[in-house]
Amino acid sequence: MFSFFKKKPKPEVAPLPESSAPTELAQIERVDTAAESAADVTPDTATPVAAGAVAVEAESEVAAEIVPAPVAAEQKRSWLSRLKTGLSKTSSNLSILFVGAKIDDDLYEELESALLVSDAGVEATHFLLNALKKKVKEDKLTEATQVKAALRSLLIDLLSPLQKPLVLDQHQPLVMMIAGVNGAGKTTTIGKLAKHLQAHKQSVLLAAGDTFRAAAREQLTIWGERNNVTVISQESGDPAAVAFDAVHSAQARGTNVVMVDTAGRLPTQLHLMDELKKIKRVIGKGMATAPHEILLVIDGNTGQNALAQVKAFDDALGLTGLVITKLDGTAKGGVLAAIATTRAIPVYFIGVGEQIEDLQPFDAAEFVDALLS
Ligand SMILES: Nc1nc2c(ncn2[C@@H]2O[C@H](COP(=O)(O)OP(=O)(O)O)[C@@H](O)[C@H]2O)c(=O)[nH]1
Ligand SMILES: [Mg+2]
Repeated sequence: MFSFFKKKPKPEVAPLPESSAPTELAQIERVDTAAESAADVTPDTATPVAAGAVAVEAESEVAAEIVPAPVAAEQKRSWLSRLKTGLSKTSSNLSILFVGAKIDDDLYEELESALLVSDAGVEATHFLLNALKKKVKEDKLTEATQVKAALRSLLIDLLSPLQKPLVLDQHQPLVMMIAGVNGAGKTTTIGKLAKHLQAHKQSVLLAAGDTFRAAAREQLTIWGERNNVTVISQESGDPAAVAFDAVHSAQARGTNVVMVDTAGRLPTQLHLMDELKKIKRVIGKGMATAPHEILLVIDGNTGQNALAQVKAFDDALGLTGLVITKLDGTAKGGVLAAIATTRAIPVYFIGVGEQIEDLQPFDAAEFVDALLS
């Protein structure tokens, strides 16, 4: 597996050796965070959770496999082809534009409609078109392939601010809260991320915070059992209490990462948005610095409505990152450009399929190359 997360040691706690990072794997060397862990533990001040009410479903430390370089390279190739295939519905309109094309108004018009159809939004589309026309003029470009290359670099510049790795080993435990509308892919994303984290020697604990639907709790529990990941759940009740308990369990066990699943909700359901705020607040009572990451999972098919979701969830919670799923089933992958133009919250991961390997970190250049290939 190629580099998935960035591990950021606190220098005063345990500096990484200078020489480590020649390969992508070396970036994710473990750092001893024992000292930090002690510092992070705060007194239990929130609503106590009855011990008996909590079901601990499974537990284990899964040893990470060390992936040799050729295998990592092979997996990288495999991801790039998955990305390309996954994005094909979005890319099909864009990539053909430049084949044997003349640089004229027709080309710009076709590019404009292709970008709009991909849900890049009016703002990003006009920005890109104007910048492209300027570049064509200034650099005196005469070939369609040159225009394509210019568009490539403009798109990469536009999307690069969204590219940011998830940082591990900065907190013990790292507490992540996952939110989004129904069916966006929250629970599946948590499952996939847990597997990837395990492969990077991180122990994981999950909180089944979707207490609305029994099926949601079961989905996470079954997943946890299958993969030897502890799942904290309650028969019924308060998602904030489940999250709080998960944080405490992780502190007691020395678990590296806690992921808190939540029930799907629409930004217009204000009482449910308030419930999310409460979950966040109560997590903070369990661990003063937590939650460290608040991710919004967005279905790539959502198109322009994704912007409203980002705004509403960010206003309510202060998002630290996004995960965009289902880019494989959609022609609307341009929405990342719209996000970059309006509220550039980092896109930690993108999903282009249902397999575990189909969720990977967002890389602007990879993404643009897949779009234009
Ligand atoms: N094709 C595809 N399906 C996905 C992707 N991510 C999630 N799904 C599917 O979307 C459906 C809803 O996912 P789920 O995690 O239950 O959504 P939640 O309600 O947000 O927790 C499931 O059938 C997932 O397999 C993706 O990247 N591509
Ligand atoms: Mg779910």
